[in-house]
Amino acid sequence: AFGWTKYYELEEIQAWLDEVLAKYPAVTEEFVVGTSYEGRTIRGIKISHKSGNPGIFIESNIHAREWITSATATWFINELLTSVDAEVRNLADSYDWYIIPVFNVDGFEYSHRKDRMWRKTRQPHATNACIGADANRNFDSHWLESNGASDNPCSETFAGDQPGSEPEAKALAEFLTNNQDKFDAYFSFHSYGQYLLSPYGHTSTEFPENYDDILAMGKAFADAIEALPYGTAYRYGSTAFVLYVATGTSVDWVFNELDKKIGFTIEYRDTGRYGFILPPVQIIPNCEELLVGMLALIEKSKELG
Ligand code: 0X9
Ligand code: ZN
Ligand code: ZN
Repeated sequence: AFGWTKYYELEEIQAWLDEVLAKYPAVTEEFVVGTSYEGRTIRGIKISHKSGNPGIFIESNIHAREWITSATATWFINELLTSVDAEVRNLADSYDWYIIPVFNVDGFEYSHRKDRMWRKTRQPHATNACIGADANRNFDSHWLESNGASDNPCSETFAGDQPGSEPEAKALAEFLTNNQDKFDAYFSFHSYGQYLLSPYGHTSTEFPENYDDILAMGKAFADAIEALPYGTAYRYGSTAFVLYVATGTSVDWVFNELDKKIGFTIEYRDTGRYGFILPPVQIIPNCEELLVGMLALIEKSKELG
């Protein structure tokens, strides 16, 4: 049976998603974002317990090797559907959740079959032998600016030949544009480093007008996680200020182009001991941290109005 004590391959995750959709037909619905370069379907699940809820969008595993992200996304889906905890039930009931457990489907499959450290998409480049682009540099917001991405197809942060050159990024941008009225907050799941990152990615010297609120949400998230027995410390703040300059990311695109006020990148465990190869025994602790962090962040956002 599916669980959270090991990592699963794409096919197993998709089969589990099918099971969940079949088991909870009244509150779940599949959505299809589009098709990857290699022809795989990019799937998501909508969880809605009542009509009229605000929406929260979660994109996970845009970077192939960050397996903890899809493990955490599936665990979170399961919690929203099965938890009997009052706070979690409230979280499940009060929002429409749109969750893509594995966004970079081709890269994820490749990271299981051939190269555990694969990050990018799998689309070949016309004039270079290197394959793929960083899907999280391929969105049309400050694309390829200020050393936040690379124009070298062999780089791990290759931005692609143009914004939306990667079919996956193009499909997601289209899907989000078409459905922008359905969500207010956007989360992108990554590893590793233990950060909660917010816009902007393209500059470390300018900050969004609601940055004080963003920081308050970040503090709530980090404090809640650190209060768990694991004592895991998260840092929070703008991507360019706290981590590094990154341009053309999905979160910044949603924030800047779709005018959303809440957009976060979560960099999960750890801080480098295991890095991307986070041991399976840490999956559930990581998931528990996300849940308390998410609860606190959303509570804070309500408080701030
Ligand atoms: O570089 C990235 O794309 C992310 N870090 S990772 O080590 N997982 O590759 C951080 C991107 C965060 N930036 C924004 N979304 N603004
Ligand atoms: Zn710009
Ligand atoms: Zn990442």
